[in-house]
Amino acid sequence: MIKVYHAPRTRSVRILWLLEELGLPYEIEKVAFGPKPKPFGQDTPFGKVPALVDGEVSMFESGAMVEYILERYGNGRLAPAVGDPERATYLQWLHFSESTAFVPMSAVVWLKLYRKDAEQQADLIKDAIERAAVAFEFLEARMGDHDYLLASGFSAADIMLGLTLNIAKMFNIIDEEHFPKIAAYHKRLAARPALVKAQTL
Ligand SMILES: N[C@@H](CCC(=O)N[C@@H](CS)C(=O)NCC(=O)O)C(=O)O
Repeated sequence: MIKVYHAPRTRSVRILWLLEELGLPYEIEKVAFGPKPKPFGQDTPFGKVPALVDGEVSMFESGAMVEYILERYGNGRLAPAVGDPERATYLQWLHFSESTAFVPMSAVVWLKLYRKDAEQQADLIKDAIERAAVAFEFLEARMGDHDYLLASGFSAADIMLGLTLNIAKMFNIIDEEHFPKIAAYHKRLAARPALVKAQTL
């Protein structure tokens, strides 16, 4: 059975959310998440949250786990097939969530949680928040009018982005006035029973 190393409100929510959407059995090894003297210090096989163990497979990187789970257990669900015209858009947003939108927010987490001198770093924090807002402005302009990122409906790209939006909301980056489409989309995601369940675990 798939085992997920999980800490509430971290990126491991993505994996539990995906497993719930797919209705797959899994077990959770709950770890206490907290700043350590250096990164890679969490109590998991790789020092980061999430980590996943599935028989012989042991891996880190939430986006890679999403792709692995879908390849192995998805049966064509939650991702356009290779060769489908929507595949490129799907891959683009799947990776945008972690590789573009999260990067400046990671700087905020680092400055606020890991260093003990956040007051002296106010200009750096402001700069990182502004850079994150630019990424969300880019998203807002391209959201289109469908309920989810893909015209065909909910996909794992929404799962990757949903957690990124949780953190953006936590830092007050995506207010409804400036990001109306993202705010409505984020509410739609938050109402999905699989995410509601994942956030109680
Ligand atoms: N790109 C990785 C990032 C993993 C990551 O940084 N996780 C955070 C929690 S959300 C963490 O474990 N931080 C603690 C550390 O860096 O030591 C992923 O998507 O899994």
